[in-house]
Amino acid sequence: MNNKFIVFEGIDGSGKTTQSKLLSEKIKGKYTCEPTNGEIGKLIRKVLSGKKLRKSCGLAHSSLRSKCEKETLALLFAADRVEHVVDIEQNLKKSHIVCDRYIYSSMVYESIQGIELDFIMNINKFAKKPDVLIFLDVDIEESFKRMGGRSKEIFENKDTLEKVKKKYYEIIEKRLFEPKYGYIVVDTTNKDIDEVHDEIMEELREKGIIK
Ligand code: ATM
Repeated sequence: MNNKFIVFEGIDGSGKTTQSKLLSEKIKGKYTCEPTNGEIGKLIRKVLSGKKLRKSCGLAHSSLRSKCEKETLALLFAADRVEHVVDIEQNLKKSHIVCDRYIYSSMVYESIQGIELDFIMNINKFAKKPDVLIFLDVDIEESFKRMGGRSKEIFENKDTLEKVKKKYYEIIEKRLFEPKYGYIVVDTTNKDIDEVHDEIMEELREKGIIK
């Protein structure tokens, strides 16, 4: 099969969503994201936004520090991914897939909360290896400006962004869950949308992932 499974990752404000949508349009692929828009994905978004289901399932923004609950969230992400992988496999028969966040987000965000990487990898055993991971880097100050200083989710403050960025580089350096064509790192700092898009296209062509 010639269709490719392309994953975008990066810290908030790195332009992942913009670039993954742009790329999927360009290569006539299908854009998808995690958390997904399915029922489990929606539940995860509620938890992350802090609105939470305090009464119904006891998960609260501040309580993510609690061991059991952060693991519950990790399991929800893994469950959402089980459903997502089924869809990805199906859709790959028809077109390229461009995915905005994937298992690497679990590896990064969950491990910085203190969950062991082994546990994360174990609950994600069914995750399909992508063809390539595109990591969008950005200077932390710029990322914060791009987000307009907003802090809608639990992971969005400068210290956390630094930790997140470091973890992504660790994954790339240690070649964890290495995609078939490896990793592409693009620094988006001081670059506009088109410049970043062109750079991504060039790298994908160079690796022979797209024509
Ligand atoms: P978005 O902000 O891209 O919608 O992602 C939601 C958050 O979910 C994101 N946090 N921030 N910032 C990263 C986090 N996340 C995980 O913790 N584990 C996962 O497996 C995924 C896919 C996302």
